Amino acid sequence: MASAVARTLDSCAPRDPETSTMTIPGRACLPPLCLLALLAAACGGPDPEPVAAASTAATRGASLAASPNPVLEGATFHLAGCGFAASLPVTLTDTAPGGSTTSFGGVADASGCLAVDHAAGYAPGAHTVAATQLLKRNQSTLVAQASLSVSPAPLAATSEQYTFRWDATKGCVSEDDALSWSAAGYLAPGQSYTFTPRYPDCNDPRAVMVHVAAETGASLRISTVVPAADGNSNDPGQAGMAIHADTRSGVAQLCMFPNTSGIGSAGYAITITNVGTTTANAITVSGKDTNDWPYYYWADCLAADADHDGWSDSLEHAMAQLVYPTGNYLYGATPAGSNYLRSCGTPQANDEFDFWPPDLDDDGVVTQADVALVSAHVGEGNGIPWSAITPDPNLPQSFWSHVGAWNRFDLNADGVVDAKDVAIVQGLLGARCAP
Ligand SMILES: [Ca+2]
Ligand SMILES: [Ca+2]
Ligand SMILES: [Ca+2]
Ligand SMILES: [Ca+2]
Repeated sequence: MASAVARTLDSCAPRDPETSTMTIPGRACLPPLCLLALLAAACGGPDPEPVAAASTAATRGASLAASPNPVLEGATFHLAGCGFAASLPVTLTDTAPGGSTTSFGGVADASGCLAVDHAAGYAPGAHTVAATQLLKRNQSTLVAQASLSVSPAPLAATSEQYTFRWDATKGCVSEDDALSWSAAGYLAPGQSYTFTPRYPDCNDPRAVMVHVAAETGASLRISTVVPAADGNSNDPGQAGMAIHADTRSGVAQLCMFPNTSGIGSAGYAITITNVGTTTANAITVSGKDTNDWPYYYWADCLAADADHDGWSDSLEHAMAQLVYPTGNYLYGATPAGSNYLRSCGTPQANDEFDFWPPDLDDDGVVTQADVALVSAHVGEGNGIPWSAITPDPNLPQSFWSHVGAWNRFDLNADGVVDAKDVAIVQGLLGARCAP
């Protein structure tokens, strides 16, 4: 027994002469406790309880606790403790219930104490915050850990940031200004959240984009009322239209292209509603409001289809501009292309301004006549996909070198009218538009 005790004492010898502590992976103890633990093990006793509870010491007797605890999603919590290696950085790693991690950091003061404020993420449930420091031989050593319970918070704005390029005092968002905003949280069935920008749009064509992501099974609806007609469609009736987008596989996009030129300013509000029967957790919303280049094939609107006609807002909005030989209808061009807010009909029979892109002869149904109209333009185009178009007149992909009537027939926006576009119309033979 004496030799066993000697071996135990030897194996428990301090490995850090400065601190007289040692580390056992996953748990830690001070030498006297370590001795008792190993004695118990040597005597066939049960494994000792870890000395380090979730909110107390690992090595160096460090402590760490979070407050408030529980904390609401997105809210700031305070982490504090003492017993750290003095004046050294501390890496804090927050592990969420799903296993994802977020790292942040602080520095222990001269007394070995740490105080850090941090915003809780949007993963409700039991979290663990581990504190590590680079100690002997620069090895990352678990020094303390704290438990943190994150409670779900109802959907609410988390940021609203404006960039005013020229004049921040004018009280509205105009040329070269931008808004980006975000929201996060949960919505119970029937609950909704409405974001209203602090400043309206003014004196400019704008692109307003909203992207919502949630759990796969969530049923969310983004809805709004269009504040002003766009600059492409010669359709004043767009103003005041109520539009919406529903989540599919947990994602929804809604876009608008209000043009406030000549009407002063226009405000809007974006509402997100849980239209399902179960609570939707971990909702994240990102929105922006930026200069609209109406011929841009907006990447943020490829999944947006405000008129539910099966054609993305990106395509319908850009098409309406790309077919104009010069400028747009405001400058005397005949409207052509499409309308991102109308799904059926046309202002004039058998023109090339069609609310539903595959119905080229405006009879409300896709027939061989529509196939023939696209086929007649096969071979036209420049091969530059719409996604590459820029306003720079010095570049080959400039808007000015891209406009042309053929864009009306480029139904997949790849810069050329070919068999793929014909096949798109053929694939819809017999389909009717739905107002
Ligand atoms: Ca559409
Ligand atoms: Ca349409
Ligand atoms: Ca037709
Ligand atoms: Ca094409």
